[in-house]
Amino acid sequence: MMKVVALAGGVGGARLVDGLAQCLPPEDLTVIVNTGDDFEHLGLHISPDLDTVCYTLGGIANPPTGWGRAHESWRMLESLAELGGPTWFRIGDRDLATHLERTRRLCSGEALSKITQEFCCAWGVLPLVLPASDQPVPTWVSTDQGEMHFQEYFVKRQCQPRVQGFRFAGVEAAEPAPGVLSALLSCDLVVICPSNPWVSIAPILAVPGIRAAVAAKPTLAVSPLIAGKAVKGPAAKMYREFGQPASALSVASHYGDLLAGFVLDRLDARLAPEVEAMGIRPLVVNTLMKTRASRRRLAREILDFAERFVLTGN
Ligand code: FO1
Repeated sequence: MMKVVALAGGVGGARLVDGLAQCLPPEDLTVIVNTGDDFEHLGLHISPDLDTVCYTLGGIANPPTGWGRAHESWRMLESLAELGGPTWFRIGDRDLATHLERTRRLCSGEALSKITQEFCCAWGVLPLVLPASDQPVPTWVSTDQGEMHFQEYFVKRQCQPRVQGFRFAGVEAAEPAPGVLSALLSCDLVVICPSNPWVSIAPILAVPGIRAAVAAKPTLAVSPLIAGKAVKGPAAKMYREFGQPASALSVASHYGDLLAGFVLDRLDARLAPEVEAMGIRPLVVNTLMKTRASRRRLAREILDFAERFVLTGN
C-alpha cells in the first residue's frame, strides 16, 4: 500500500481528505493542514482548517457549509448578540467547546499539534492530522481596502476587497510541526488537495523545510477550479485580481515544478494537452465531491492514477 501525505486547507481539501481516508489504512495517510486561517476571536484561538479537516474525518462536520459542527445550536451567539458582541464569525455551541478547550490547553503551554492529536482521539479520527507548524503563521491579506487578517477578508467582508498580496506573518521563523518532515520523508506520494493555492496551500509550503520535502516526492495536485470557477471560495477571483486567467492551468503553473501529476475536471478536458506540455501528467475525471461516495471515488481514481504513472515515473 502507498503511504500518502495530503496537504489541505478549507472545505474542498477536507472533502478529498475524507475520500482518501476511505481508501487508505489510517497509518498510510497523514494530513498536513493550513494554519494561516487561525486567529484570535472573542479571546479564543480558532483554527478553522484544522477543525474542518478533523470534523470532516470524524463525521461530525456540518454538511451544508463544510465548516463547524453538525446538529449545532446557537444559544451562545444569540446571547452574545444581546450584549452587542461580534457575531459576524458564527460559532455554534458545540464548536465553542473546541475553541475553549484548544485555548485553555494552548495557554497551559501545550503545542497545537499535540492538542490536535488529542482532539482527533476524542472525535475518533484515525489518520494523523498535523498543523503545518506549531508556531502561528497568520495570513494577512493586502487589499485595495488596506491590509486585513484572512478571516476579516473571507468572512466579515465576504471576499469583496480586491487582493494585492498575502503575508504569512512569522513564517520565516516557523518550523514544521513535529511529525511533518518525517511524514513527508517516509511517504510515497504527496497529494495537494483542491484547496485555495494562494491562502490554503501556499502557507503550508512557506514553512521552512516543507516545500523542499514535498519537492523530493512524487506529487500531484487536484485543481480547485472547474471551468474557471472555484467550487467554493475566492480562488478564481484571486487569480483574476492578480491578472492571471481563472483557469486550472494557472493552478498547475502556480505549483511550479512540484507536480508530476495534475487532476482536471472533465469540463476542462481540453486543457490536458497544455498540462502535458508543462511536463505534468494530466488526469481528467469528475472532480465534484457532493457526497461521501463521490469523495471516495475521486480519491480511488487519484490513487490508481498515481500508482500507474506518478510512482512509476512514466
Ligand atoms: N466561514 C464563513 O463564511 N462564515 C462563518 O461565520 C464561519 C464561521 C466559522 C466558524 C468556525 C470555523 O472553524 C470555520 C468558520 N468559517 C466560517 C469558515 C472559515 O472562515 C474558514 O477559514 C474557511 O472555511 C476557509 O478555510
